[in-house]
Amino acid sequence: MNMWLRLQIDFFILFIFAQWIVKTNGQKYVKSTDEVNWYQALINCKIAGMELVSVHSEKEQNELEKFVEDSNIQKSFWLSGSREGNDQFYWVTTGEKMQYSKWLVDEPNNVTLPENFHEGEHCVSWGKPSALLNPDLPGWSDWTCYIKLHYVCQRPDNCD
Ligand SMILES: [Ca+2]
Repeated sequence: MNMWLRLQIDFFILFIFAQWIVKTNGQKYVKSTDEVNWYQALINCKIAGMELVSVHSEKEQNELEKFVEDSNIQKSFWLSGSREGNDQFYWVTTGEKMQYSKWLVDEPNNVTLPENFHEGEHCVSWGKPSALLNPDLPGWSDWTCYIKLHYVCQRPDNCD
């Protein structure tokens, strides 16, 4: 890609995020309008001066659940959790080992499929389970990092 085009794209992304920040003035959490893979979600939050969301306690989980409800988010979105080589999950935005978690039933299951090139599921998403499994409780799943999902950024000064 040539430099000029790259610059134009960067300015466009910055413009979108500037609009986004102005609109969401002062809130702890901001939901994306676009769907991107997990790596791009990390980058997009950084560009916006924020962090891809992490959850360190039940209190934070409840705050996030309220935000999801208030924002009427119906689809899955990315959290900043990642499975590392020792099969432990970390929050990549803080470097902390995941202590608190709210996995859905049968998650994390690190499924290997042709769709994820048999590489498994190393990134953490938030989702509402299917109505059959558990109609009320939203929770987390590991998922292939390349799937495009919405994402939620949080203000870094609110990271505990
Ligand atoms: Ca999974």
